Amino acid sequence: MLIHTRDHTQATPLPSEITPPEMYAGRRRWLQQLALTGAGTTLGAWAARDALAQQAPYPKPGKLATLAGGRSAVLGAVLMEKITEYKDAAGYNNFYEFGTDKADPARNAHTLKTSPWSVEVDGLVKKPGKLALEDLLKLSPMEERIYRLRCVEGWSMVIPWVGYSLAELIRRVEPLGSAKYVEFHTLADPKTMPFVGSRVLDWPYVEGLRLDEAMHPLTLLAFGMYGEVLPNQNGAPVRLVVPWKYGFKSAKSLVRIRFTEKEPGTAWNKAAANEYGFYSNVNPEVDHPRWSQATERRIGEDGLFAKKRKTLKFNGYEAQVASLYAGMDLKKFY
Ligand SMILES: Nc1nc2c(c(=O)[nH]1)N[C@H]1C(S)=C(S)[C@@H](COP(=O)(O)O)O[C@H]1N2
Ligand SMILES: [Mo]
Repeated sequence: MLIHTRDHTQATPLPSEITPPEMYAGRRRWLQQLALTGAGTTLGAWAARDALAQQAPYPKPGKLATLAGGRSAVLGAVLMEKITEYKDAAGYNNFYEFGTDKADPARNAHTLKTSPWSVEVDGLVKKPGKLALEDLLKLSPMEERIYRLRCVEGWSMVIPWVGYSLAELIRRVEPLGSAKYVEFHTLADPKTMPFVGSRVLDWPYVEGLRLDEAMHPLTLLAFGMYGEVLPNQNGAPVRLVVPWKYGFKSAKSLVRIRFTEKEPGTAWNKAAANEYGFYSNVNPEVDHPRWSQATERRIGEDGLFAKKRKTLKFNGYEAQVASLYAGMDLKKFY
């Protein structure tokens, strides 16, 4: 397996210290199983990347926290926080294609077929095309990024994701000058996703970012978490993680990335425009019309009766991203 989480920081416990060993063993078995089935090609690519990582002049993910300059600062804010237990990150999910209950995705997403998989890149780019997952995996060195994920419903987690900045992909496909936004389409396959077709949302689940947000180094194209490939319920085989925005912007199981001139219509905005704006930056000062956004509950740590923790502006990434919104009224562009 490519990514090892060995000694990635002194301040954060290793996932192996906070996840029961049986679970690690179980997942390893699961990976072996995957290797024997269709997804073997994917894991092969990961193994190849591992071999590369041994010699390459870039740091292995485990060393990320010791990187000089911006990156360690970017991650620094989260390093002192406890990483959410794997069982919570993989067992308490929002993935409406598999049901609306938090336990539904873990229960139902085994039907998702993640191999073969490809992502179509189209719209306003010089180099459109279909990228096979194997090629996406090799596009750029993988890194481990410990990010907070703050759901609009008021809960949060701290997850060690594995991937690389979406900017790496965007640079390679060369957006035209007219491209101002990026639209993300996720898989909508009624055969394997039992709730596609339900009327909760307009399928496929579509999300969008302004091009400069999509190019921001924090915006992650994620293929794994906790040093393993993504579980289906977390958006396998490839998803977005935009840590300063509410969780619903982090679209799972991506199949298409389209560059546009106009602001994309997004699934949640179409469902309830007054509740879910296009920007959806985490902001304790702007309440959801039906509840406050000033506090949150950390899954696995804060019990139902614990004092809620304060939500941070831009989910704690203000120093990195506030400049993207200079001069904008964030109450208006919520
Ligand atoms: N395709 C798709 N992506 C999705 C969702 C979804 O329902 N469908 N839910 C979103 C929401 S509301 C959240 S909070 C995050 C949850 O990610 P996690 O389950 O990995 O924590 O995924 C987001 N991505
Ligand atoms: Mo969410």
